[in-house]
Amino acid sequence: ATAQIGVTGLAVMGSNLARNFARHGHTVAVHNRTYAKTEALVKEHGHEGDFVPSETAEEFVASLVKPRRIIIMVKAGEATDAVIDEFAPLLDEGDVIIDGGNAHFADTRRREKDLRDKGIHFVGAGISGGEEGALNGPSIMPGGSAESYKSLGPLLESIAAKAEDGTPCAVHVGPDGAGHFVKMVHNGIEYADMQLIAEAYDLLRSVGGFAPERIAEIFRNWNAGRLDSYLIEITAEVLAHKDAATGRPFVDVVADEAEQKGTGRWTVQTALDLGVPVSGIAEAVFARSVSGHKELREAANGLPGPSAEPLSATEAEEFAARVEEALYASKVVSYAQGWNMIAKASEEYGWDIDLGAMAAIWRGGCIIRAAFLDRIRAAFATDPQLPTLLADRQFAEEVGRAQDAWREVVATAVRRGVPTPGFSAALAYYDALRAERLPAALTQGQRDFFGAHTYRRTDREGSFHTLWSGDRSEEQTA
Ligand code: NBP
Repeated sequence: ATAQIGVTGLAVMGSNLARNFARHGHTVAVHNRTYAKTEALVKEHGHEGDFVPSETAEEFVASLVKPRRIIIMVKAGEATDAVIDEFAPLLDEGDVIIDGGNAHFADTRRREKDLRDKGIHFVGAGISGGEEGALNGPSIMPGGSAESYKSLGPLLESIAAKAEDGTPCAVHVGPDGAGHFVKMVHNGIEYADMQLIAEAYDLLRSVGGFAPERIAEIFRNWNAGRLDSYLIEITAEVLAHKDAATGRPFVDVVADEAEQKGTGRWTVQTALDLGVPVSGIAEAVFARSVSGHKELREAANGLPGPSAEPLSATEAEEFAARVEEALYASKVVSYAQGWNMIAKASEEYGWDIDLGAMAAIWRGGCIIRAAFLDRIRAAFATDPQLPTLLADRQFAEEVGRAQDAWREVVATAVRRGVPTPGFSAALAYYDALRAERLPAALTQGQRDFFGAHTYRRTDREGSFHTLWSGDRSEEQTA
């Protein structure tokens, strides 16, 4: 046995991860259900490092040094269970199985528990960065036992992306499903970021009157400032791209129906269960879903909307600057919501997640990588108990400075009939958090009226009920 790490499942992600390990000097055992893929990998990329190909599960396990470390990179769901069932009987106590697929964290909790009973460490590892990241440095979010990370950590850190200060974008997130949980929230935040960027583009185009090429330039400029991020960078690339067949802007020839693979939806479903408002992510998931309902859109096409004068060139430039402020402030809100979700789950499941460390490992490799994340890391370094990013002094100041422009942009969007669910929901959340009193008091009154659900008072301890259908006197119920 010579291999330090094994990868089973050699589609694009598994192959690239295996090559990444090999390029970093590790001997990598490789295996795939269909052996032809294993052979093809070694034939095409064998010169990149030390690969040990195996045709059977038994040979594969025998080629690994102990404790054995096996990364599963197969289709999430039943295939993962099938592979675990195949390998678990071949392993010894102390060996580590890593699931690098996009598993739901509840599945990871179940699998971890089953394997723990057999003395095998199960690590659910979120891996972000797509194919490119897997090959050149992903952001890795491993869950599982702290003990498993001792032998696994250095291997993962060697192939992970490195942040600007050289820190590897991999850290032990917490027990059982913690890694896959934070990967899910990462994807949810990615949905929100993409939606906010799409709204900014829509406003620049339909209100500002700018052509896609000019908007690409605006995004390029934004990318040189506080919005500096991978998603803003690729937005400029996509907007500048011309369709070869027609010569038209690429964005104008692509069908406007956004698809989704499901991690955004999982994030929102889980947030509802945890009772954490992630309105930015929810609006992003719903916006994709609205775009895909062709029949509804066709039925409503032609409903009246407002008419408005086009902006002058100077007004359009000023408007673009305000859109940058609105985008930044909305982004702060959606990250604040995402972090609240991680904090809540950490408390609920006893994961003890280091909130600042999540920002640190998302600075490189992953889709939401951004200069901004270093600010979040710093915010939690200043106050590890920070209840919301909006309460961090620097973020609070920036959002405070942006708020006039933010309101103006949302108001303009409403007046001109441009849908901005992300910007609007973020602003509503900001206003709700900072409000001294919320109309929830009225909601409580209604609930007590029709369902005797009781309410608490601002001036006395206890629960109260008003006899709404009687003399409307109040009784204390607890
Ligand atoms: P796929 O998700 O397309 O899965 C293909 C692999 O699964 C092949 O190796 C296939 O073997 C194997 N497999 C299947 Br399908 N059923 C199996 C079974 N019952 N037993 C054993 N092997 C089985 O590959 P991928 O796109 O490389 O993604 C791998 C994982 O990484 C997924 O969980 C995905 O969600 C996750 N992920 C993907 C990305 C991305 O950008 N693509 C990013 C991050 C995470 P075969 O060759 O014999 O058919």
